[in-house]
Amino acid sequence: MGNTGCSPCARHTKLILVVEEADIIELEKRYWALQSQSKSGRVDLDTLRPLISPPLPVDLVQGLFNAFDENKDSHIDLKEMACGLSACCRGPKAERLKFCFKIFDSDRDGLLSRNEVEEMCKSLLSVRRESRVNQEIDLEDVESLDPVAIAGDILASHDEDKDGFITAEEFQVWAVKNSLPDEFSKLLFQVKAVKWPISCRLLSS
Ligand SMILES: [Ca+2]
Ligand SMILES: [Ca+2]
Ligand SMILES: [Ca+2]
Repeated sequence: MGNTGCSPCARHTKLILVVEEADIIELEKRYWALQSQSKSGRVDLDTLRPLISPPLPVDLVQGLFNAFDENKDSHIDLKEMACGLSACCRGPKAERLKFCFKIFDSDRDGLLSRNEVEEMCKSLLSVRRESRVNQEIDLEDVESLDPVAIAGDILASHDEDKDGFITAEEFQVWAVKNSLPDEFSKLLFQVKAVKWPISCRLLSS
């Protein structure tokens, strides 16, 4: 599908990843430290889990790992780590949404099925419920939202070709107009801000 990989991310999206040399050194240092703690000697799911959850809900850990693991070999190499961190945290909204899409595409076929959309809505609502404490979101408003109904709406209005699946592009159209993914996006930023204080910048070319 049209999912852009990490390696050609700059070319595909006409973005240039600008990372200070000090940041690269710091990222590498943290990466190798992380790897040295791993029982398997690789940055795998078990290595990453304590690093990202909390703040990330446990049921999204595998999805986030998948989003990083671009070549699907069940470990995150240094390049995947660097690309993932910049995409999920510092990229323009479109890049971050592309990254979110991968988190919710559980079977990694490049499409969101109805079931995946429903699971996504459940996760987004639970993140919103958790984060509403500091915000002016009425709990009752959140409680009254039904993930299955929201998923139905998403498919009804954004599945352009009516094949029952949401593509990354269709997801983005929905997500830019909807506030539901916002807290999730902020949460991803926290994951990075807390654990990986790396200041990558993504600039348009
Ligand atoms: Ca990998
Ligand atoms: Ca899928
Ligand atoms: Ca479709």
